[in-house]
Amino acid sequence: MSTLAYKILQEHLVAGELMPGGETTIRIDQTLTQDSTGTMVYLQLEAMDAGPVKTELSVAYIDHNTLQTGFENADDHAFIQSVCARHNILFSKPGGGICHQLQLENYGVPGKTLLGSDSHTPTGGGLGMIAIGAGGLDVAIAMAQGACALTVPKVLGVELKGALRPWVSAKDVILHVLKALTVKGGVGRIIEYYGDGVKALSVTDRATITNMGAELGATTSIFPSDENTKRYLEQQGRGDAWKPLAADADAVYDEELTVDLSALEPLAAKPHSPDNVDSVRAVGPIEIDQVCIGSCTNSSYADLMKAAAILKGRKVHPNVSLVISPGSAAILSELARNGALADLIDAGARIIENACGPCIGMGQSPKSGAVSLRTFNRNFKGRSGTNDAEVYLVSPETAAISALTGVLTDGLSAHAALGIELPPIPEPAPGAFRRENAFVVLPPDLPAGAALPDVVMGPNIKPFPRGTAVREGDGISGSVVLVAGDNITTDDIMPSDSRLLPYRSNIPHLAEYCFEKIDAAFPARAKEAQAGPAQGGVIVGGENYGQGSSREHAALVPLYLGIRMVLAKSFARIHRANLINSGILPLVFAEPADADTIKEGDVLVLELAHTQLAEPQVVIQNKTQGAQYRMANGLTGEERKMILAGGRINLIRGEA
Ligand code: MIC
Ligand code: SF4
Repeated sequence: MSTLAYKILQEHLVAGELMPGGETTIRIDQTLTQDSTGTMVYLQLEAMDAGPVKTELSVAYIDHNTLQTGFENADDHAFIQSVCARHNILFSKPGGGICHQLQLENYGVPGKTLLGSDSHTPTGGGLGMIAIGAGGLDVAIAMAQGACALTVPKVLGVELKGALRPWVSAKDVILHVLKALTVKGGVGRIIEYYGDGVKALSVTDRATITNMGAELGATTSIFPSDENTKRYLEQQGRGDAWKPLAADADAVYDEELTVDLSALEPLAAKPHSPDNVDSVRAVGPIEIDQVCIGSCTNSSYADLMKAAAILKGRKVHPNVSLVISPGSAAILSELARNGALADLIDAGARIIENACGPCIGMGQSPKSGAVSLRTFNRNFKGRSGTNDAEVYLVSPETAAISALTGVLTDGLSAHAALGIELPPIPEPAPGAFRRENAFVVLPPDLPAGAALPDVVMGPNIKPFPRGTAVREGDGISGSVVLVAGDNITTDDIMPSDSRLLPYRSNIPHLAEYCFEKIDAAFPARAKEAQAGPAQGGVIVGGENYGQGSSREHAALVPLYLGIRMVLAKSFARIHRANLINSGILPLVFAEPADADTIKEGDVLVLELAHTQLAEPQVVIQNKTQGAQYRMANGLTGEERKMILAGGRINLIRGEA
């Protein structure tokens, strides 16, 4: 009766019981990091005095901060490469492609576990892996110990029926699911896809869907491993990595949703949230300024071949800038060999590096007030680097046809009148993708006892902040620095774009921009609170606080600014873990309405922290208003120790 997710988790169970809400430890077979979270991961790995990694495979990718407009990014790359050589980690150079696409192509294996310091790590679920995104410290610990802690999620089964029509694609499937479940609908859940419709989706289609499961807040998403999986692995020259995997026929899901693929039509997520979904038809033919095709969601070989087929022999509209960032060097090289690259260029596409690029605001920011159609996964306000841009998330088919017409266009209903056909894209032959891996640097084979190569650190790399332990009898206090609404993203907390990404290893610099887009005075107020009588700050949030990225910077920067607690109506999973790892206490209002009564400047105290945090509920005193609030204390035993030690590194190093 087991779901596929629980079968894989059961095989990897090191401690605990596999039941929803249970605290377990699971074995981690593979890890990945990318550069913008990676510098912190490797500073933390070094701080743990770890030896060679305990995983089967760990890879460090450089794909986010690849614009080298100064020495900072290049220094970070050199730092990461030097640490890789010390701990037996593969290093993937800039230009190789986007971490999730590369992991899928080169290393993904059905039935294995993968932990990655990026929220879109669940892309691996397209190959039948349990692939989970986490904060950097959790990934560093998984490398050092070969395992990680996991609160067992429920399993939401999505039954897929039928098959997609041409001009409708995997992106529309996940946008449909996002509309149904919302950006917090997946919290505490694994989304498992099954049913007849699965066989109509290729591995890269499935990876698009599991990738954007991150936008549901899900722990991960997973598809079975079947004949399509086998063919995909054979195309990558890795057919021997295949094994069939599926849920038992009588598997029981905790919750269920059914999607009829044949009834779907092209969809778009409107500004500024991935769940603000409507049909392209309903949004209508709005004029567009920019189209971006790429990102870890939609930059596969098939995605780009579809775009090339639509654009072939035609011209991008005069008012549109079309930007294409392929997912990997192997894909780009195949497009170059089969002529599709020439079709794209001849149509007027700007081909940029195989990297995250515009998805994380690393260049290609649209003009003021622009409408930008993107095949990406997040359209949070300002993420493109242009604060007043209107970003719509769409499929590659919708993006490509709209690039030609200059308006948002529904290919399904409009292609015939426009005379644009979308021929079926032939699957690549087995072994089609080149396997030279020219972008991968293998770690040196260090003989036992040999001296480790040196860590190379540029001047922009600053130590990460550490919290202070809470003494027995003491409380945790702070004055309220910010009262925020629902669905605050980590992009809101710690914005990232081409200006700020070079400073991912420089917390003091980033601190000046914390909450910049919501309240530019936040850093100054937080510092004042830190120096004031309450000796710290508190943030009050609404539902789903900290959704989005896995960036630890959204916790480490507030820690640096003296934030001691975040009180919210609910938290996103990875951000909550990052707060705890940093020693910032996350508490959930037992009465959500209490959150709306708290004012900026109120002094809040959790008295007798050691005693109270041992109980399932704690009481926060509002010293300014004379009120008190009951808060749910969801900390596990281990998490409580981290908070009291002033963070997980302190706990590991015994410096509590
Ligand atoms: C993102 O898509 O938001 C990022 C940039 O890939 C982040 C990681 C980061 O902030 O470095 C993520 O998804 O975790
Ligand atoms: Fe990179 Fe964008 Fe994917 Fe994040 S979502 S990993 S920035 S491509």
